[in-house]
Amino acid sequence: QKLELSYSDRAKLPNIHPLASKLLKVMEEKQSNLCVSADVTSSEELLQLADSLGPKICMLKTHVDILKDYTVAFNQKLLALAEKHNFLIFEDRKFADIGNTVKHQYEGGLYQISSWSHIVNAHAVPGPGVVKGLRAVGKPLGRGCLLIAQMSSQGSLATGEYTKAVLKMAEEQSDFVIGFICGSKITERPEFIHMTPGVQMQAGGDVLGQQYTTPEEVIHSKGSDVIIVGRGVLEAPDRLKAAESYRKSGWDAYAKRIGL
Ligand code: 5FU
Repeated sequence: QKLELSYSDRAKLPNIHPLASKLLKVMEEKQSNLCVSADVTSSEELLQLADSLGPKICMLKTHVDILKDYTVAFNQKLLALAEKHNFLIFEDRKFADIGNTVKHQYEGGLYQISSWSHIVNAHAVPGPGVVKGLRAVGKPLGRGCLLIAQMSSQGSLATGEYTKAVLKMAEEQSDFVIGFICGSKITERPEFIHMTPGVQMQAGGDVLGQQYTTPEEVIHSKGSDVIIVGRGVLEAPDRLKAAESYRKSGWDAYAKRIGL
């Protein structure tokens, strides 16, 4: 079995992005590689989720544009909960336009994402300008970005040569890109963090093309770092219990991978 760096070893690498380092430290401290995808439509419910599941997660993923009752106060409350429970916020905005437009979308508009979200993501389709635009806003704030290298949905076009080109784009802008959304590890560079959506305890899918893999498969076999779980937790009869079982599964798979 080949020797692999632990999350805490990677947090100390000389070329690691400070935000990636912070995330890896949080993961080690909380023994959690679980990111809960808080796909609910009420702000109150989202905040309540963040407060109750906070201790179990390294990161909370949002889709702020699905909230039916968004207010500016919501951001600040979410940020306070992230501090209280020591997790990072990842707004899954999937920016995909020219640099000048994404700059406005990231900083301004109704949501002012850059002011509260530690991590955002982008499609590589527009070329490197999308990252340059986001970086102009996010870098001074200490934010970081994930590039979408692969998707969990059936028939995704982000495969093969496209995925390789995404990796190259990330390597060229590693002062702002901290990792990937992907189905499996796509690079041996330990500074990059791999995060995988489409995770449930049972493999399978939904009726709209989502495809699920188990935590064990994602972390141990595919070599990803973070599991992103939405409905696996949200639709469970006891969300806290479900989050704990995903945390434990993900962590056990990691421990097995690095030979702990
Ligand atoms: F980039 C991606 C992807 O490839 N697949 C995804 O499922 C993002 N996602 C998000 O992860 C999606 O928008 C949901 O917010 C979440 C998965 O939710 P689920 O309920 O666990 O299927």
